[in-house]
Amino acid sequence: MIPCVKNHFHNDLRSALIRTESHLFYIDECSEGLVQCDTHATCVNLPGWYHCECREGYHDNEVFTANGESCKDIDECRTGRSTCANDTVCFNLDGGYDCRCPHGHNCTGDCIHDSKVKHNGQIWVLDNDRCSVCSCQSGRVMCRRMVCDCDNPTLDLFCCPECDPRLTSQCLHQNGLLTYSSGDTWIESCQRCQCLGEVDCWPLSCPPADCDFTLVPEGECCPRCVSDPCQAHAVRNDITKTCEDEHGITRFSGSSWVKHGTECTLCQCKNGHICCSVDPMCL
Ligand SMILES: [Ca+2]
Repeated sequence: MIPCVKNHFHNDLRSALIRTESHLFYIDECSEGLVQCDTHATCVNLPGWYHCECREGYHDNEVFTANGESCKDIDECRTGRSTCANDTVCFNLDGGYDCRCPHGHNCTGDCIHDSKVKHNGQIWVLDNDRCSVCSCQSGRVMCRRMVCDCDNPTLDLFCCPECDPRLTSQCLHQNGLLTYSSGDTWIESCQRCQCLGEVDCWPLSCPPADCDFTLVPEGECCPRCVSDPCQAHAVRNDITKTCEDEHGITRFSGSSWVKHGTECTLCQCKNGHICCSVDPMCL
């Protein structure tokens, strides 16, 4: 039970956010079982919303659906993403592919990776990411993040900062009150932060808002569609939707002017709608 609940927001994605006296608590819709993702997608929890992300082997062709039903199988054979070596034939499967040996051939099970031949059973580290380990298994390349066994003395601490025993691997939260261990992640000011010897933050991604007028509600990170143009923080300006001001002058969407006969009333054209407000700093 969370104490001191003041407000409770619920948005159209059934995502929720609870604000208390001093902290924001985000409900994890994924683990709370509020979300049913398509079988081809996995649930990803983010503050104020969630989305269903396509599983490996599936893609959504940039058609976004909240429950992931747009995730379709990738044809690795046709798109050239397969790793089958020359002696095998690529065979597309739902969510993956297979490298099959044609009848009468003696296939090696070797793989092609980055235009190089990798032998069946070979294990290697990626050139551009030393923390990923790949292997060739019967024509198929499998890559995964290095497993961090902190008891392994030859462990690469760059890839496994959570195993670094030095005190410098501790981070201080932006508010100066909390400490984090290496590898910990948290959300601050609409950014996802991670402790990797130092605090590293990057912006959260938001679901697309497919509408002309959007605003970011207080306490949330992502824009939402609004019907009232004058409430909108952002407008997808359409140059064909002009406004006519008090003098009958045509104004393009996105342009602003001081209302005739006033000193401090600023008007703006938002896709054919005129929104005026008094600038309190001007009075
Ligand atoms: Ca496939």
